[in-house]
Amino acid sequence: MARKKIALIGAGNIGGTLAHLIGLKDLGDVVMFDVFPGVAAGKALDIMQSGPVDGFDSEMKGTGDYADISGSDVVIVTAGFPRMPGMSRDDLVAKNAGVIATVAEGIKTHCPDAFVIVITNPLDAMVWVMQQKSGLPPEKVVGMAGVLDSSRFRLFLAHEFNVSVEDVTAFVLGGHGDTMVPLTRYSTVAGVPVPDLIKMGWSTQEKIDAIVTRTANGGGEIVKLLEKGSAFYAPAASAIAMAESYLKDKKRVLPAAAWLSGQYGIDGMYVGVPVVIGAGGVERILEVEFTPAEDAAFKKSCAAVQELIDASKKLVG
Ligand code: TXD
Repeated sequence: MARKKIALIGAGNIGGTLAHLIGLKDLGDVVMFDVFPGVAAGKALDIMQSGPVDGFDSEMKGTGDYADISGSDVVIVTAGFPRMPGMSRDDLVAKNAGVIATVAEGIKTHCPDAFVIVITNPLDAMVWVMQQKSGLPPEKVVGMAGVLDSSRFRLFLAHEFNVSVEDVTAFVLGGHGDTMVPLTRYSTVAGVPVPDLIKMGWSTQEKIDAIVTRTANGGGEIVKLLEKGSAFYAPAASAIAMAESYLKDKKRVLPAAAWLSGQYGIDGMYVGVPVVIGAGGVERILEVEFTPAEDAAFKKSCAAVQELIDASKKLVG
């Protein structure tokens, strides 16, 4: 059986890390596209040269020509501009909506059967632009944010409870960033919900609230430390979990920005919800019942996403 082909649009910090992980996990061959094809080619060659040491045979190639992504099984998109000091969220939308519209055209022309994972910020609006402009079926276009947000939440909870990260599950919903909605009653240690753990004296509501806030601001915390650029190791690992579930038809249940068509009372927009990812792409959406407080938080989050989608609509139609 031929190896799978994975296209990475954007060969920056996340793009390079994605390529490295694809090699280490033996997921397939990689084509990295960037407006700086030399950077893409340099990273591809460097990573491929680690193959003999780490024991992987992935072919890696850098390119500035969309024709090279043809026949890709998965496309992961990180192309775009970061938010610079003084730039508003709308300024970022203006720059990145145009980039994503161009990338969508390339995907539509060269690999319309691919599963597309968008990472570029502002995430929920950019994945919407990708689906609208590529015309790919909504179940084949998703956004990565929830796996990252829930991974951060799991780490902080594991530290608080002094248990392995492996035994902590987390449930997050809503848009990426400060309006994210973590559902603590569905977050567990080995199946025991967080509110029960509080009752057992393992933590306090105040400490859990602080962890929720830290999670929602998780990206900003890293931007502040790095001073230039944003997080890339955990975002890359998160997107790889989604790609792997698709390529191996694992049917993992992962939070992702998915197209809602009536679920949770939302129609025609992308927002973070738990989904099943398998060979069909987003095969199912988990729809849980909310408490009134959760419902209010989710609606607020969706309203924030809708604002960014409206701003994108004005720019790229
Ligand atoms: O949870 C999440 N979704 C996120 C999102 C978590 C962390 C970072 N998140 C966002 O991912 C971040 O705000 C950025 O919008 C993307 C990519 O982050 P990365 O750290 O990889 O950014 P870089 O290093 O600046 O890389 C972007 C690359 C860079 O090499 C540019 O030359 C390239 O994108 N670029 C393009 N490639 C192809 N086509 C076009 N038009 C283009 N424009 C820029």
